[in-house]
Amino acid sequence: MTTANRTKYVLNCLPALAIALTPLAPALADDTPPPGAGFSVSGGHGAPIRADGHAPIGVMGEHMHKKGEWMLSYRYMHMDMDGNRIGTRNVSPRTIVQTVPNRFGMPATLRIVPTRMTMDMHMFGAMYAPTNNLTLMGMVNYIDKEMDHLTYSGMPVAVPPLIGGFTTQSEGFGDTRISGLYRLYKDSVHKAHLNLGLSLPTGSVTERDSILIPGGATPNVRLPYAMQLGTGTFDLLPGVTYTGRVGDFSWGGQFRSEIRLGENDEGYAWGDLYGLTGWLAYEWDYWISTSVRLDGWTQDSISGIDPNIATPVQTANPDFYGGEQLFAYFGANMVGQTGIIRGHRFAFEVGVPIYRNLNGPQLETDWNVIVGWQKAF
Ligand SMILES: [Cu+2]
Repeated sequence: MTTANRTKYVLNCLPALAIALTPLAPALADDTPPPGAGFSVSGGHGAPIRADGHAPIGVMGEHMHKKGEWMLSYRYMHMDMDGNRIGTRNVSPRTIVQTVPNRFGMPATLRIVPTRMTMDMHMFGAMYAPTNNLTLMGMVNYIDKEMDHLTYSGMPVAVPPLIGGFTTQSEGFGDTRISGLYRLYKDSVHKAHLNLGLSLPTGSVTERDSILIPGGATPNVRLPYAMQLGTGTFDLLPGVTYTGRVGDFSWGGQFRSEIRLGENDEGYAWGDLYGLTGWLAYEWDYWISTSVRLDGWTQDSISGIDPNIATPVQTANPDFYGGEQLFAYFGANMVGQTGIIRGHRFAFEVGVPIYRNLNGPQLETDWNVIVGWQKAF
């Protein structure tokens, strides 16, 4: 599939998912128990299963399970980045090649500019609760990245002419995450737990592809950091999660972080990341809730450098990574109540930027979408 087709496919999927679930509504209407009849995430025999028993699908590790319970999940995420910015300001490819220094020497300014990037990620997760106070979680990812570029002539002139464009691609398994969620507090309204995770460096940091260089040749080189599939480091993933619910309203917040444990084999480490999210959801009926969520994060630039990455492009410069971003998400959770779809959860979330302050020039994220399925056993 081309990138354009894939984007269309994602957009087409959303209404299709809504339509596919619409027949559930009348079927459930006859069967809807009185309000307050149940608050169980997994449900008993015919007890209602609450759609808002889980947080919006883009939040990870936000719920725990009862002792002995399993859950399997699949999430698909698409992220679309178009155009560049330095700090909070948009910047054109022409401005980048004429003004941003090339840290690798000649020519004096950059000559290759990324214009668009898409990332598609398939996330497969499993959860298991050995006790009521501990839930274990594991997740593997399969990632597909594509980046479009423009290449300008390497001539040492103030206004280098455009000589062409090219697209690079990388695909494969990303890093693997394992974590433990430990209960801190629980009453009839409020719940809180610790998230203690570790990211294992299973994703490649040595992906290669052909590029068009300013001299006109098309060598096969190691791709810049943004196109690699993993961090190459063991990362600690500490966090804390709070959720609450009264009547048809539920809400929550989560702090998350990614702390790199040393440098990877190629000589660098991604910047540490600290994120905070908060959401509010309303349950229209047991089977459906909708949510609004804010998600902000800050990440340092890359420290160290991979000596095999040295083209006159912004993505080859470790300083042009990280920044601060705030996104708004709109989503829905749906859960089947009867028959073969009972207990199957379907959810989606769409994110749009509110604030982006990037260590740039850097590609800016314009929107993303996450679609997911979950089932507890
Ligand atoms: Cu779960």
